[in-house]
Parts: sequence; structure tokens; C-alpha cells
Amino acid sequence: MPHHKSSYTARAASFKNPTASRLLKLMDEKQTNLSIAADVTTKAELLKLADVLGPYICVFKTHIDIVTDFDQDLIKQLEALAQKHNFLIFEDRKFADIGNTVKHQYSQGVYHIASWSDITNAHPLPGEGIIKGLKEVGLPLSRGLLLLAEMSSAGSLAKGAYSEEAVRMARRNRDFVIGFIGQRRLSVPLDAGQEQEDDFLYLTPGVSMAQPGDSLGQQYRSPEQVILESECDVIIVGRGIYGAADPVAKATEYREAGWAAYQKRLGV
Ligand code: 5FU
Repeated sequence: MPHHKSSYTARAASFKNPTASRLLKLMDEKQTNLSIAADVTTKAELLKLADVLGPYICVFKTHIDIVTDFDQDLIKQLEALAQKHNFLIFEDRKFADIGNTVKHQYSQGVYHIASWSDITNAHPLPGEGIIKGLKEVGLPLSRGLLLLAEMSSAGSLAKGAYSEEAVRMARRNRDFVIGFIGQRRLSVPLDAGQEQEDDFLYLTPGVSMAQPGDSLGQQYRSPEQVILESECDVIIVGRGIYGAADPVAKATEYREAGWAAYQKRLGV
């Protein structure tokens, strides 16, 4: 059976990486494939979103460097909320440098991302050294990495052969690379000696049920287009939820739409 026709739970066993298996299982347990892009700029707003939306999401996605009053207590409280509501934390750091540099950016600096973020991501642009560097830090902590195979923004250069090469890099590093940021499940010719396609997670930003895009190149698609037509696994929604008058009501709508599309995909 093709991977996308299997349930999240059934797919969990084929991942060696414990973060990938945990995510797949908790999605079925909580019946949600919704991730919130919590792009707010204060500690109080970020923690409030994590607490009120926690029950409805599988992944809480952060841009920690936009929080003006960041401190270690924010991390402590965010980790407690992740426990309370059973969601994973994904720092959308988009690393893009040589292996030796990203190793330090991931483990040190102000944010110590590796110490609290279950998942982070990297551009494949610099070549495989970026994965090797991040892996030295992240694998002993059982973290997972997503490669940016595609982006949602207009005119993105991440397409075609670039995206296909991202898949090949991921195949060679399946212990640490758990999937992709992308717009569709990528079908890439098998490598010599490879009998079947490896399963990967596809987390997809650029999701809105109300807008076609923004004034800065963002392009939106619906949960149904992402989960059913493009066979991705997680919808990532930012302004469509936290920008609404009632974020909990909106999160409920997105969660239901994402889940209905998943069930349709499974043929349930
Ligand atoms: F890799 C990507 C991408 O291709 N598009 C994105 O929009 C990441 N993003 C992130 O998803 C972006 O940095 C925001 O954090 C979020 C989308 O937010 P929106 O408010 O739903 O447009």
C-alpha cells in the first residue's frame, strides 16, 4: 500500500527516529494533523496560544527569534505546556550554513534550540554537510530534522531537481531526517538497489481557508488540497488562526477540515 494510504499510526513503525514515530502516533490519538505557526512577538502571547490551542494541535511551530522578551522561563513554560497538551515543538529555524556553523547555531547561542525543540528544519542548499552537522547535535537528543524541499512563497527557487536532491539527501540520512517542508508528496525515482520508496513526513505551510495569499508573496491552499490532493501529512496554519477574533474556534475548523481530508484519503 502506498504510504499516504496508510494511517499515521501504521506508518510510525517504519521510522527509526523516535520523534517521527511519536508525532505519527499522537496525531491519531489526538485526531489532529494541525500545526499552529505561532508567529507572535511576546512571551505572554506565545504561551497563551500554546495553552489555548494545545488540545487541538499536533505540532506547535515557533520562530523563537521574533519574541522580544525571550527568556529561559519561556522555554520552561513552553515545555510544560507541551507535556500538558501532548504536542511537539518545532522551531522553524531554517538553518542554511555549513555543517560546522549550524552545529553551534543549533546547540549554542541565545536559544539553545536543540535542548528544547523536538523538530527543526534546514535548507538543503549548502549540501549534505548541513545535515551531518545538525545530526551530531540532534541525534543524541533524539531530535528530528525536516528538509525544506519546497516553499510556499511565489517564485521559490526550491523546485525541480533541487527538491528531488533534497529527497535523496533525506534517504541517506533517515535516522535524523524525518521528512520535509513541502507543498506535495514528492515522487523521486528510486536509487540503484532501492526496492521501495522510504516513507517521510510532509509538513505544509501556506494554508488558509479564507485568503489566496498575502501582499508579500505567500500563497495559500486549503486543507483538502494539501492533505488529500497533494498527499501531505500536516497542515501548518498561522494568521488564519492566531489572526482571527476567536483563534480556538478557527483552530477547531482547521482541525476538522484537515482530519476530514485525511479520512477521505484513507477511504474511511
Ligand atoms: F518553509 C516555509 C514556507 O515555505 N512557507 C511558510 O509560510 C515556512 N513558512 C512559515 O509558515 C512562515 O515562516 C510562517 O511561520 C508560517 C506561515 O504563516 P501564515 O500566517 O499561515 O502565512
